[in-house]
Parts: sequence; structure tokens; C-alpha cells
Amino acid sequence: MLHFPDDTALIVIDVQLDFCPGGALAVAGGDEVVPVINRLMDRFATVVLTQDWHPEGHLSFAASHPGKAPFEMTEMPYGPQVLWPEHCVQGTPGAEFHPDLRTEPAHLVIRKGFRPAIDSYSAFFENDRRTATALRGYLADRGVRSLVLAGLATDYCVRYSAVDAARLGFQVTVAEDGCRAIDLAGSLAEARAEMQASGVRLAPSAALGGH
Ligand code: VGL
Ligand code: ZN
Repeated sequence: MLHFPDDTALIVIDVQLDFCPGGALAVAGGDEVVPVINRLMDRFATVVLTQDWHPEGHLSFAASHPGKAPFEMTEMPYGPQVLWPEHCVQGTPGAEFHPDLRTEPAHLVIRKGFRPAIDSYSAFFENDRRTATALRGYLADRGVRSLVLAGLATDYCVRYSAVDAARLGFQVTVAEDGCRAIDLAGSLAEARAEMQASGVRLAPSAALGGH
């Protein structure tokens, strides 16, 4: 199996039950990313998992805004925010990783979205684009310069993570067959365009490289 250089990390975004079929914010085919990601894991010297981890009553939930329905928009102090069905509530089964996702090769699990009033799509910054998760420091301390991203959902957490990573100076590739999208009002096409404009490479996992 081809191994990636030691300065390349695999970042696995939010492969949790609520984003898989049957979950509270199910992404079509969400569970199909699991075997793709499991196969990739052994090829990296650094593997990080992220976990969407909201307190009950999180302000990104439509239920926290009387009169609002899931998938409507609202304004937060940091800008427009999609209102989601309640999902990935701390300690609930839906917040668990998919049971078939290999977690033992992971070196770090980074939780995000736990501040009640601010959503966090990106693995690096919350949605104010300022509050850091500390993933950048972890990767810097390990000498990581290059990232491969996969997980859920392509057009939200993967997209924001990829664009932030590119902005921080990492070389970023998204393994597209290791991702699935929510695709709300054209958000997948918008996400692909924004990632490409940010210098993120989109590639099938079979074409990622390694040596
Ligand atoms: C996500 C919406 C809300 C994601 C997380 O993981 O893409 N999307 N919370
Ligand atoms: Zn969330």
C-alpha cells in the first residue's frame, strides 16, 4: 500500500451517525464514505478525526429559534447561519462515530461546535472564523504541511475545513469519493467552486498519490 510522506495528515470530518442514513441530519450515502476512509487510514503518519459535538439547545438548531424550521436561514452576530435539525448532541447515539469507522488509527479526536452560541463547520475555526480549535497548532507541532480531507459533509464541514486549511498555508486535497454532500440549494456546486478557487485539489482517493 502506498504510504504518504510523513508531513501529510489525513483529516476525517464528522463521520457520525447523525450524518448517515437514519440519522437526524442524514446525508445521502453518508455511510458509503466509511470503507473509503478506513482503507486510507493506514497510509498516513498522522490521522485526525473531527466530531461535531453540540450542547442541547445549540443556537444552530432550528428548535432554538421559535417559528423557524430546519434548513431556514437566520442571522448570527458572525453572519448568515443555516438552521439545522437537532444533531450530534453531546453524549447521544447520533453523535457517535459510525460503528464501522476505524477509530483506533486516529491520533487525535477534535471536537467542535460545543460553544452554545456559535456553530463550527471548520476543523480549524468556528464560524466566526476567529475562534480556533487548536488543530493548527497540533499539526504545526507535528511538522504537517499537507492534508488529505474526507468525510461529511462535502459542502459544509469538509468545505470550510479545506478552505481554512488552504488559507493557513497547508497543501490540501479533498478525496471526493470519501465525501458526501447535503447539497442544500446548490451548496455542493458552490463548495466545489470555492474549494478550487482556494487552491484545494479535488481528487478521487485512487489518485491521491503517496509512495
Ligand atoms: C455539518 C451541518 C451542521 C457537517 C455539521 O458536518 O457538515 N453540517 N453541522
Ligand atoms: Zn453541527
